[in-house]
Amino acid sequence: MTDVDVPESHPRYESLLTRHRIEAGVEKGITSKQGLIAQGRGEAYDYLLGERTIPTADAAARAAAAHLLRADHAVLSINGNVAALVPGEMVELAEATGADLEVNLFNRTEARMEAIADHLREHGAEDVKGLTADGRISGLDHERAKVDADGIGDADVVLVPLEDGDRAEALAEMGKTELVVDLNPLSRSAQTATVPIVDNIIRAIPNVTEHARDLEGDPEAQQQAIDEFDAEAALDAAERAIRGGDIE
Ligand code: PTJ
Repeated sequence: MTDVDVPESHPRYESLLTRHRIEAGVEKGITSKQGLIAQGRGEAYDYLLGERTIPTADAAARAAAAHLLRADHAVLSINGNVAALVPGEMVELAEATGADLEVNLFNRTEARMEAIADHLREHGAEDVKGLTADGRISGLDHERAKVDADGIGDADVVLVPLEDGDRAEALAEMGKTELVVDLNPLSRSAQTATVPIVDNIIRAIPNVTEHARDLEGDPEAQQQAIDEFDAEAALDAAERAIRGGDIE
């Protein structure tokens, strides 16, 4: 995907680059038009957060990395926004943690499923799940419930970035350890997550990968990252940061 020419000196360089990626995703048949709206909402929160990774989001990224490494079966869920913004980074995270990649869409169409799977393969993915769709997330209507039985259906740990609240709740009710990336600390996805990472996915995914590389082979440090992370306190800290309070 070509990034449009934005001068790096522009004060909103990252933000403009992100917009172009989402636009290109729509043009390529990867991202839904609703994905543009979701991106706008995310951008507003990121602006209020100061477009940086706050300390509690970094702690969340570390805890998420530990959960992925300790999982029996971890799956990284990919939707149209995630595929447009961080395709190569998701492939790298899957490789660093031994997780599977699964395309899982809110507005599911076979054409978008195929386009996203192809896009991930172009970015180095070998196996992309989600196309078999022989499993279900209980409590959701037919199209939105579809998953692979040997993918998200079987996973004990799932990373669901930019997820719709209903599906985040349903996955949590299935007893899965849910890792969420969402810039809105008040969203139901962030609120129901075992680990809410309140950060832009552009910064969050490479950060989780870096923590995974650091924690690899060190079960004690992994346990510590999980034990020390307090989801409620992290959501409170993000909300305070957005309201312009101190960041601890
Ligand atoms: O590709 P599909 O069909 O699966 O659809 C994907 C979207 C994202 C359109 C769908 O899941 C949706 O409508 O999601 P929501 O309900 O808009 O929720 C998306 C959440 O992600 C919102 O809380 C946004 O603030 C947040 N968000 C948007 N962009 C980013 C983000 N969080 C982190 N990084 C971003 N770049």
